[in-house]
Amino acid sequence: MNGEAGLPYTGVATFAKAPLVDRSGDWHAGAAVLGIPYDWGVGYRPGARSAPRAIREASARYALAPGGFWDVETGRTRLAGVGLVDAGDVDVLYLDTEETFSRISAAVAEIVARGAVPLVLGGDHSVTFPGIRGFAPAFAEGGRWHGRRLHILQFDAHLDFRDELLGVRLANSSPIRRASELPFTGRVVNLGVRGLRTSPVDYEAAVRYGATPVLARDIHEATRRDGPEAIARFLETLPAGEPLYVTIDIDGLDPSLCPGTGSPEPEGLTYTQVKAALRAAGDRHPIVGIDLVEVNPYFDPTGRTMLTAAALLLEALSAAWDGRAAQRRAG
Ligand SMILES: [Mn+2]
Repeated sequence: MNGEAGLPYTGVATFAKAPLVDRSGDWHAGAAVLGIPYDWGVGYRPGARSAPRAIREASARYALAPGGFWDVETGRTRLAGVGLVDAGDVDVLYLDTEETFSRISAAVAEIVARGAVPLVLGGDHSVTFPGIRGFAPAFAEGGRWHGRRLHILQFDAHLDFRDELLGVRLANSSPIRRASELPFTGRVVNLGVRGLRTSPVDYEAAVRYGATPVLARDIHEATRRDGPEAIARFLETLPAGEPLYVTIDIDGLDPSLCPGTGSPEPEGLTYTQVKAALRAAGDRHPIVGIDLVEVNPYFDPTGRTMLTAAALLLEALSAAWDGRAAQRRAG
């Protein structure tokens, strides 16, 4: 039994107490959780490999009933009937990045092929590239989105647009660069850029590609002046109505709220800002994939990063499921 009384500390810890399914088996759902316990892409402090389990445990506090959540702010019900399942973890192989990344792409492709939104628990940010690559069949001839492009909304303190470092091309500093090289990816908006370590070479390469790095400072200024919904204006370079992949690096948020991460940077985004951006994204785009990466449980003694990560994943999923774009699609 998975905790009939709904207590957060009973039952087996699947994400939000969703039923566990065999990924290759016969299942139907609006969204499927996929854990990727991999952190060999980290250039600084490791530990994100332990995040999928830690986030699942924290997420039990937000067990998802079939009737969804009542939203006290709007009076509406959210995530009603989404049919979330937990599709387990990718069986990663340590010291074999290429094989591990192939398995990640195959697992995401399996979820996408069933018409479900993958809700990926990283892992360090390197897993975003093979995750996005898993959408290739859906954008290839005969696929659901053939002829269209997959645009990317990234929450991150960092650009993650480095070409390579001494021949290393798949680290957590390069996933958006690698994703940009796929034939079906489109525009990128990166919310929350800041800090002393931004490379001008990477910045210029990102802009040349057509990415829009948005400074945390500019977001703070706009939302202080005009309220949290003002963050929506920074999404305008993403073509409305087109499929969107959302990647949330937890270090996009401020470390006072989310200290449990490998490369924290001060002056980060607030929960309210990220929530407003996600809702705006869900109103403008069909959100077809979501990941949340770089949570490091070993730097999270109070558990607040894990709880915030679990809540943010449900916010992102709600943006995908309850957003105006999804409702239009449903007719
Ligand atoms: Mn990142």
